[in-house]
Amino acid sequence: MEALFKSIQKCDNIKDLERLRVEVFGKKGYFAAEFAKLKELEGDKKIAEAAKLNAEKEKFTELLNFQKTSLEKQENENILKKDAVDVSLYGNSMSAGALHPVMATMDKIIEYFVSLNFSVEDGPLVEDDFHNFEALNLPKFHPARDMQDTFYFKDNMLLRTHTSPVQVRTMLTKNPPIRMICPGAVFRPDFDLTHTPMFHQIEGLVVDKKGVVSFANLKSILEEFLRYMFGDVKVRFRPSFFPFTEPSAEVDISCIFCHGKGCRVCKNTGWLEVLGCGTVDQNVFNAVGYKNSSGYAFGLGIERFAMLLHRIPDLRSLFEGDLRLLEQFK
Ligand code: 2NM
Repeated sequence: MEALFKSIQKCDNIKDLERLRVEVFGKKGYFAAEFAKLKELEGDKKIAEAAKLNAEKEKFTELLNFQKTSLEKQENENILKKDAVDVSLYGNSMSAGALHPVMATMDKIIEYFVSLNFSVEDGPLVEDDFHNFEALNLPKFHPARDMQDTFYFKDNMLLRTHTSPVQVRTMLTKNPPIRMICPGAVFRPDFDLTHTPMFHQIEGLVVDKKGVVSFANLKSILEEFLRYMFGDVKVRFRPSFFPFTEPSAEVDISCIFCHGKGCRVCKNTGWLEVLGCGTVDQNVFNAVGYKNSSGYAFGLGIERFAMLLHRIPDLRSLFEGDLRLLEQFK
């Protein structure tokens, strides 16, 4: 019994401790045998021996419990030590994403017009002949309707070639005054150095009662807009032609690369063309049933703005998904 007591005290793991507990308290263990021997004793001897055994039993129980708790504690500490994580170590850095420069430019433009109370509208990418052409004063045999310039589906459906059909849809569902922009993707079957078959436009439209909106309003809003986008630039309007506006103009800014002196980007003219605009043609108002209205509209290509703002020389790099380009816009 002394030997058993010593073994328990020296035991250094839970498994062995459990084995010892069985040796002490099990059916074939020490106490089972000792208590069995009591049968052979009588009277006071029996009482004294039983009391001695009970006292021993208590001591063993105490010792086993004590050993068990301290071994469990030790074992837990070992596990914690083994699995410890050093929270002060550096982790692997994760790279965060960022808006594509075209979308960032789109957002910047939208923000400007929203601050001037323009609403932002959108519409379907797959359009019909009426909304994309007919209502916009592009008559049946206009060259823009050519297979060369438009992606066609069957049944006269097509991929919109500009965002103007959104303006047509808005005019068909709302009455003047209208003050809207429509950003989005548009499609034309061109693919070369300066054209991709999908690109993005923002067009604007303001309509009110006849006489309220003028070309002068258009001129001042676009001048302010271009200075917000490009800083201190000169702005000039050149007479031009669009089927949906009359009169029409193209808008140039002084070259932001050479400040008007002449360089490769502006082809030595000192000017960069950035916008088209005009006062809305009466035929467009007739097509949507507007009477006694006047209005102005404008349109721009977002990729061109993004390229000028960020000095990106090749349009196609905007669509290649090369992380070396995209990572510069975080
Ligand atoms: C441009 C240039 C000039 C334009 C006109 C219209 C509408 F629907 F009101 F007739 N939407 N967009 C417009 C006018 C677009 O883009 C170069």
